[in-house]
Amino acid sequence: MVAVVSSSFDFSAYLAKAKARVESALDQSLGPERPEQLRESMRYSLLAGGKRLRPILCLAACELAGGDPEKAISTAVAVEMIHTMSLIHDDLPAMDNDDLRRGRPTNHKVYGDALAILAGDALLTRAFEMVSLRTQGVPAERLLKVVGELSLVAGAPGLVGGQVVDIESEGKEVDLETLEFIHLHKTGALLKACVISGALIGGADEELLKALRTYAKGIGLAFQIIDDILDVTASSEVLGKTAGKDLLADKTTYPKLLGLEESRRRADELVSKAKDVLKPWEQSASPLLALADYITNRDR
Ligand code: GRG
Repeated sequence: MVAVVSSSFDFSAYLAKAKARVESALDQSLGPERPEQLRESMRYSLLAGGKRLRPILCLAACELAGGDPEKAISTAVAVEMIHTMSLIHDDLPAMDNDDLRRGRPTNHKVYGDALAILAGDALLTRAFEMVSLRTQGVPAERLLKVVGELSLVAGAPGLVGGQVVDIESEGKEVDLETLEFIHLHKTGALLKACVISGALIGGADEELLKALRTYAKGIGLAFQIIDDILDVTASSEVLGKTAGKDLLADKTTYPKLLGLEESRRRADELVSKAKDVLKPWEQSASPLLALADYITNRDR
């Protein structure tokens, strides 16, 4: 990892280095899966690119807590596995029914629905193996907390619950409160779990964990607001997924409820408040502060 000195922090270099480390760990994470078709299907989606924001948040939070980010690398892989499985399942005909993801045909378009579902299942369970059996040099009690954190986020209290409300809300009038519920569960919960898991591995105390929960909630919601904005303003080529999908599926989004300008203002405000809570750790929080800005400045 790049040395963290707030005034001279080179975020592009940090991001490139962290992303390369994550890509290499992801590449090595799958091994003995059999049969070959299952392994291929899992690798197809896991190694399809993507911003790798979630594993990078995990590594950065570990570092902020004073830990060696290498000790969080298996957990960083695990959160990307959970994210990837959620994308595979989200793209299925029974859900969002999409045929483009990360710039290539969706998993079920290549391998069929059954294998796509099973590859997703295998990635989800593999994620827990990564944390519990493939992490070295981290006290078991910290890992148990990480497993707990990830179990909650992957289940009904997190992604699954958010996805159900999202599906049920299609074509209906949705108020801001319900929209926020969907976003906080479908998207925000995993971003938060990435930050908290990394911090737990790094040995964060309660004060830092509390601040990081607030930080992550803010960036999580901002991330999805920007996702909604990009769905309207960016092209499929740039996004690597079908643009304009929300309108097509008659989904309520922030731009639909508040307009583009107010949506952007809210995202900026959320990020600014998220950064504020890390002020006491400013000297060593450069990566997390820069990642918060990256969320609102991104173009894909
Ligand atoms: C986890 C058990 C379990 C089930 C999943 C399908 C489902 C239940 C939930 C859907 C979750 C989902 C797809 C939320 C959208 C999150 C989102 C904004 C994804 C895009 O993230 P980026 O932009 O994508 O970080 P890349 O490709 O860069 O990784």
